[in-house]
Amino acid sequence: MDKLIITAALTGAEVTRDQQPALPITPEEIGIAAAACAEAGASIVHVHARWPDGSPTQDKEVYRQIMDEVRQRCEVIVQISTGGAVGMTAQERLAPVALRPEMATLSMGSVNFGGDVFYNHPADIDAYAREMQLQGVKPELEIFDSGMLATARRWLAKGALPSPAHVDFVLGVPGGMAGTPQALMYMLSELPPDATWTVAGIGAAQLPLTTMAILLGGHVRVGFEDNIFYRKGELAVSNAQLVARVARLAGELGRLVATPAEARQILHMAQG
Ligand code: KMH
Ligand code: ZN
Repeated sequence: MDKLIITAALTGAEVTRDQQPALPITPEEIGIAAAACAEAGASIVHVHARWPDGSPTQDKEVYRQIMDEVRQRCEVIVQISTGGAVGMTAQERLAPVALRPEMATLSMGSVNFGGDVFYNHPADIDAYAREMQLQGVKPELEIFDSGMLATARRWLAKGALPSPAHVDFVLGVPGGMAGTPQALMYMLSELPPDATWTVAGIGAAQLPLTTMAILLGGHVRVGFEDNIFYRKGELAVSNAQLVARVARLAGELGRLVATPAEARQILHMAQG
């Protein structure tokens, strides 16, 4: 098995400081949280930008500051969000890709998202894929439901996405695929054979799906974007605490944790 890539989804677009007091919001806070997660075993940070009042933004300058703050502290791969927040326009969400981050997310379809709709028109998926290819950005395909994996396969087959793909199964969003072992096993049965995969279990689904991914040769995403608790009724104290638990579990289960350089190799991103 490849070494385990741990992604820390530090902030997201929806969680508030009221819900999770340790949520990193400013670029400096995100840089500090990224370094702590890197120290704990993360090789990728998935980042969302916020204005100082905590509201979500896809402003390029804020993303530029986040990338600087992370890079001056550690070597992790910075993966920016093109999902942004529900209600943002497709153009707005795509803006920070122009900064040429190493990675960016690319959602493969529309899905109900709690009480909202996370809208991803096929023409927008095309435009995002083209722009990422143009800017040399590695896409992580965000799969919230099974139809999105079928879409990813179609896009790969027509050459609109680079192969081998890297996909993230985001399981347990209210409106998307359930965060259950059965859902993950079904997704894996439909995965292109050369693809790499990671799983982001939402809320209580995080720990069981993380454990499955460690055992099945996948990779793992944890962090406040997806889950703010350490266990039922107990808030996590930091993103790094959640990363450290995955690294500890991996150690117990005999899976080594990848460095950022090793993650670049595993994801076919390394130069030369
Ligand atoms: N905030 C969600 C609506 C991504 O980062 O690419 C979308 C999201 C996905 O978080
Ligand atoms: Zn996100």
